Amino acid sequence: MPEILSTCPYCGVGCGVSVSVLDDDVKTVLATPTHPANYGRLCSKGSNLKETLLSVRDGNRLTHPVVYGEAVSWSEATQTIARKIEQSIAQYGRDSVAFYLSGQLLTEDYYVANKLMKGFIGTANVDTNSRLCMSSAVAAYKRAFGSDSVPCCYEDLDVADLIVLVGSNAAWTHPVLYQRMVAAKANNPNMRVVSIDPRQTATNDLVDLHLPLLPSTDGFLFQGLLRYLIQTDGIDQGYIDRHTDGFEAAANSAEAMSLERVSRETGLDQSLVQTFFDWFLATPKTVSFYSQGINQSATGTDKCNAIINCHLATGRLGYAGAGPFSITGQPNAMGGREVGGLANQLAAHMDFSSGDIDRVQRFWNSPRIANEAGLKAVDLFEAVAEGKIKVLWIMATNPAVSLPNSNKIRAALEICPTVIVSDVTHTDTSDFADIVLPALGWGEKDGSVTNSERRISRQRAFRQAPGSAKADWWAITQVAHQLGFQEYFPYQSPHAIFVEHAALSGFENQGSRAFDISGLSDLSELEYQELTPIQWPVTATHPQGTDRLFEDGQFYTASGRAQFVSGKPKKIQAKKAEFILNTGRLRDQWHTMTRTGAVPALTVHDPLPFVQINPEDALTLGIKHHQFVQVSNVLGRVVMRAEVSQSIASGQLFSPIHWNQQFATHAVVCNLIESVVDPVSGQPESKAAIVAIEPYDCGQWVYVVSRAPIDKHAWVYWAESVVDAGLATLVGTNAKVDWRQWVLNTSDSDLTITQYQNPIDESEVIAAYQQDQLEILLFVAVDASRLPSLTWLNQLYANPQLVPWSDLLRGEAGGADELICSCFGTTRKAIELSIDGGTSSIEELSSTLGCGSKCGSCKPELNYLIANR
Ligand SMILES: Nc1nc2c(c(=O)[nH]1)N[C@H]1C(S)=C(S)[C@@H](COP(=O)(O)OP(=O)(O)OC[C@H]3O[C@@H](n4cnc5c(=O)[nH]c(N)nc54)[C@H](O)[C@@H]3O)O[C@H]1N2
Ligand SMILES: Nc1nc2c(c(=O)[nH]1)N[C@H]1C(S)=C(S)[C@@H](COP(=O)(O)OP(=O)(O)OC[C@H]3O[C@@H](n4cnc5c(=O)[nH]c(N)nc54)[C@H](O)[C@@H]3O)O[C@H]1N2
Ligand code: SF4
Ligand SMILES: [Mo]
Repeated sequence: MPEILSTCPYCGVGCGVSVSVLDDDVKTVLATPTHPANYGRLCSKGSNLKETLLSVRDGNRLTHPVVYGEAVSWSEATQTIARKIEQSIAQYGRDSVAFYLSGQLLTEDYYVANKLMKGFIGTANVDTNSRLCMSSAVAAYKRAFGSDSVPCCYEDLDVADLIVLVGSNAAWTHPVLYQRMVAAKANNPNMRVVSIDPRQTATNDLVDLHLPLLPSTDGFLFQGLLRYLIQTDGIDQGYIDRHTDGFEAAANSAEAMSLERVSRETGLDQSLVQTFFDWFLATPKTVSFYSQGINQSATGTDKCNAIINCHLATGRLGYAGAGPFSITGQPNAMGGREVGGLANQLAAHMDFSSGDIDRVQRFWNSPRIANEAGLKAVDLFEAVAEGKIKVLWIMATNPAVSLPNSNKIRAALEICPTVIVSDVTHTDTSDFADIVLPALGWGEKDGSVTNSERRISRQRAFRQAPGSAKADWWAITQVAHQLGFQEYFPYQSPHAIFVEHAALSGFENQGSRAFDISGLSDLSELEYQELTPIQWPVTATHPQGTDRLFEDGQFYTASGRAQFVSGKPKKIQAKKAEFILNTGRLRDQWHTMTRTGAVPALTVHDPLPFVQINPEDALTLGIKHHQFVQVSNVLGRVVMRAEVSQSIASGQLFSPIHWNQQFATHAVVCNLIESVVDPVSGQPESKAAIVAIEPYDCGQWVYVVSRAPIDKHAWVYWAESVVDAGLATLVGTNAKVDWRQWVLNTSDSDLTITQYQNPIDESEVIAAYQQDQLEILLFVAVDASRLPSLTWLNQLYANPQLVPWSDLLRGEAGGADELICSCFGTTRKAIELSIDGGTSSIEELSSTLGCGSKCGSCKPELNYLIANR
């Protein structure tokens, strides 16, 4: 069977996958044993890639260009776009046109979009969702190293003696790297792992020390660490003298950050802080692995630099097992940084200095070029809201859900005269589009991506696209042609684009820019097709790529030295009765759920939008576990189910970011996020919204499992998830509904109804059969906390004849079982039963139930269940 090697489309780990295809039919999608990012491992999302391909929700896939509601040909769509751009430029100037791109584009798509905008349309109003993701990390690397260059590689995690996870829930968000750390720790008994995160997360399973600091106080902690290193003689004065500038100033600004002060500001016990500082002090092979808990902050860039400062002061970078390692989120966040996808970069690590502008323009031979930075994401949408942007082309991102203050973003999209959306499926954002372009999805598109360790891998096509869906690079190229730029955009394939991008990276470089892949600029079409994963820089002197940077202590600043940079740490203040809402990711969902939300195995782990609240706060506010609550502030409101949990501290809340209007009402968490950004990077503060929380009641809560979608308009609340048999919709209503009649009304055919009632809690089950087949199943509850779990309903729907219906009457289904392992469908109850029977290790659970033996994403939860039974 032909096997195609590709790269997982989800996170920045960039795992290699091998796809077997027979007669255009995908048979298997498995981990590639030889890919250096994953060596044969995948997480739950990667393991379900085949299922994601097969199941596109409700025929939601976009298949034809649509202009003002009418399906049209590509030439008509691209002509319309070109005319809109021309008219807008003529009437309002070049800055009235903008692109909003994404780290989920391939490098080739990204390169062409950036080139068209900056070099030909002539404005730098092109930004990307990476602004929300790692722009603080980029800004900090540039301040410290003079270049956006990640010094480390994954091997550093294998050989480090101390890994400090800062604002990272790697067990769920970079699971294969997390598994790599687990393996490294098993091999190295001296290795220690620290997690710095206000929440307890699944990642804690691996850690030796958890620092549950107050939200956003990391700056105090790392300044305190610098001071401690200085005071305990833990710095490397030789390295500082030879390779850095600005140490004195950094030392001075850290001077006030005594252990007591750090403890006071962060809310951490002094002994915990002391232990962390001592471990850091004692361990030359330290990697700081940081992610959104650091970046997504109004002081994110300073925090990144505070971490980097500690590495510079100890000379801990540029050798195996050490370095400040910012981990990227999206599959091609790095590719975007390389092509200049951010509004304040030009291309190939060049900025808006006159030398760079001139160089890029000569390379592109373009009639004009943007000569200053454009608007960053939040400002860009502000300009849309103010009516300054007349044509906005959004590609591969869902800003109506993911940008702060979504209500405002939606209003802005509403008033923008021409919104173009390129996507694979229908989304909240495409609802606002005047022109919708159907893009190729994973498995159909072809090109390259760069992962967190600067490794370029190929994504390869292995299946036909539906309808007339086309690659993004192709669509952009067609618009460029319609604008009269044929000769500058002659691309017939991703290969042609890649080699041009590679050539630009080497153009007049001579070692002045870290991003140099000139060694790949002569690839033939065939060599490009066969390109194996390689880490940049790839040059004449490093033709096989480069695993680690800065080994020689030379940096890309004017002085060639790295820079210490310090800012003033700031705290988030909430008044009494207010909460700080933290937001982030779940194990099995990807962002706005356009793909992972379509696969039952991935939805069952967490089927409903929820908010975690500490038991004490819940008690004070009269909120019960699994009741619904409303979280609100002046910007908006969100309705979610309460998860009462010790893993969140009092005064804080945590909510996943994934749900949106395609899946639930009132579920867009970014409705609550203020548009506050870091002044250096422009990255929004997405991890700390000030909100209120209160119980939210409906007269009745009803879980409906059905084969087809139900009409959702009548309900004050609904949330829909895919299950094996069809869909499960939870509705909330204050109306008096005759549910038996409602069920009968949903179908034209004759249904036989079986009904069970529980007089004590007024819950009710209605099962509607067509002949012997269960068609619709309803569970009605007055108290939402009595609703059964989706896992349980799913089992009931699949095997109604096996169900002890009497359990329902006794209310035993309430809050019942939950899915733990999505590979084997193993539930918590089955695992607990096995533990009660004497099972005491993951290995034993794996050998009897399967759970934990495939992708391993559930291992932290298995350990938790074993430890707490
Ligand atoms: N399953 C899954 N994996 C993903 C994604 C996904 O959607 N789903 N998305 C990918 C993308 S694009 C990204 S950017 C990455 C993000 O990967 P991560 O950054 O690991 O994920 P998050 O859940 O956003 O946030 C990480 C942690 O930051 C903590 N945090 C919040 N505030 C603070 C603080 O003030 N200080 C500290 N130290 N920590 C804080 C949160 O409690 C949370 O546990 O994940 C990638 N991987
Ligand atoms: N409150 C809060 N907000 C956040 C975050 C947070 O932690 N908290 N995290 C932020 C971060 S780090 C990120 S990365 C963003 C993510 O937010 P988004 O980028 O908005 O989320 P996605 O759902 O990944 O959107 C990608 C879209 O691209 C489509 N797509 C996939 N492949 C292709 C393709 O090849 N071409 C085209 N044209 N379309 C394609 C998908 O169907 C989907 O609609 O959210 C940010 N927002
Ligand atoms: S860790 Fe999971 S989501 Fe990330 S690239 Fe690997 S398989 Fe894909
Ligand atoms: Mo991200």
